[in-house]
Amino acid sequence: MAARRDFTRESLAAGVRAGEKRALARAITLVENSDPLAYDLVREVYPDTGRAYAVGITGPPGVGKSTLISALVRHIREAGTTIGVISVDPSSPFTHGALLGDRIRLADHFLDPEVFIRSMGTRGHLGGLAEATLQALLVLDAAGKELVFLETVGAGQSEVEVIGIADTVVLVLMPGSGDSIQALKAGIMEIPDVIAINKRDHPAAKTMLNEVRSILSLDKDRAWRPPIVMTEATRGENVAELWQKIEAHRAFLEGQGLLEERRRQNLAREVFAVASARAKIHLERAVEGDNELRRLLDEVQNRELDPLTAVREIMEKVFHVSDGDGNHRPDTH
Ligand SMILES: Nc1nc2c(ncn2[C@@H]2O[C@H](COP(=O)(O)OP(=O)(O)O)[C@@H](O)[C@H]2O)c(=O)[nH]1
Ligand SMILES: [Mg+2]
Repeated sequence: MAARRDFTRESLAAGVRAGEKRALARAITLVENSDPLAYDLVREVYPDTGRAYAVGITGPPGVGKSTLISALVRHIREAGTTIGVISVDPSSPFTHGALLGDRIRLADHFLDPEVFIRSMGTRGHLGGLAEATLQALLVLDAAGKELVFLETVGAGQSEVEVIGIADTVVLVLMPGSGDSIQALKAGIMEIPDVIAINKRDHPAAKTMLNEVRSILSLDKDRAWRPPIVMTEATRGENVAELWQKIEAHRAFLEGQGLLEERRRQNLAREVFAVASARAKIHLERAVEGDNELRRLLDEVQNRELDPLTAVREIMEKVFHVSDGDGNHRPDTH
C-alpha cells in the first residue's frame, strides 16, 4: 500500500480536522481495517468531538434508506449545513456517480466539498459494526460535519448497537415490511424516534400506515410520540416533511435538556457494547486455538463435565476470572 506513506498521524489528524476529503477517505479506510493509525487518530481528535448531530437511518434492505438519505442531503444542503454520510449497507452501496442500481445521480453530492459520503465494509473489523460505525462517526465529527447520517440495515436487534450512538433514530419501512411490524409489536425492535413509510406510491402504503399507527397507539405514555411520515424518496416527496420531524425531535431533546443525557447513555452503552463484542471474539479465538478448552466442550457434550464447570474453567483460563458465578469476591491469599 504505497498510498499509506503520504499520511503520518500528524498530517492525517490535520487533514481530518480541516475536513479534507482525501484525509477523511483514508481515515475511514483505516477505521474499516482496524488499523492502529485509526485508533491513534480518534484518540487524538476525540476531545474535539461532540458537535455533530448524528441521525441513524435504519430499516430492512430495499426500503429506500440510501435513496432517502440522498434526497435528504439534497434538501438540507440548501441551508448550507455540512454533512457526512456513513452507510454500512453492503446491499446498496453509495458509489461515485450513482446510488448503485438507481436512477438518482449522486454526482452532485460527491462534488460538493461540504458533503462526505462513504459506504463502509466491515470485513475483518475486530469489534464489529458498532465499533467501526462509532469510530467513523467520530472522524466525521472531528472533521466539522454538522450533521452525520448513519445508514444501517436491520429489522431486529443487531442494528441497535450500530445506531445506538445516534441522537435521532429514523426507522424506514415500506409496504410489505411485515417482519419489522412484528418486531416492533413484539418489542424486539426498539421504538424509533421517527418513522418513514417510504414508497408511498405503492398501493399498500396506506395499510402500512394504519398498521404502524395502531402499534404506536399502544404506547401512549411516551413524552415523545414518534411521528410517521409517508415519503417517496425517488421523487423527493415529503422529504422536507421528514427532515422537519427529525429537527422537531432534535428540538424536543434540546428543549428538555435530554440530548446531553441521551449522549451520555449512548456513549456508555457503546463502550460496553464494543467491549462485549471484543470479549466475545477474544473468547471464541481462545477456545478455537486451545485444545484443552475445546476438550472441555467435548466433555460437556459427552456428559462427563457439567456446563457450568466448563464455563468456570474457560473464564479462569481466558479472562483470569476465578469467580465463575460472580457472586463473591475472588480469594485474596
Ligand atoms: N417506487 C419507489 N421506489 C423507491 C422509492 N425509494 C426508493 N425506491 C427504490 O427502491 C430500491 C432500493 O432503494 P435503496 O435506497 O437502495 O434502499 P436501501 O436498501 O433501503 O438503502 C431502489 O431501486 C430505489 O430506486 C420510492 O419512494 N418509491
Ligand atoms: Mg442502502
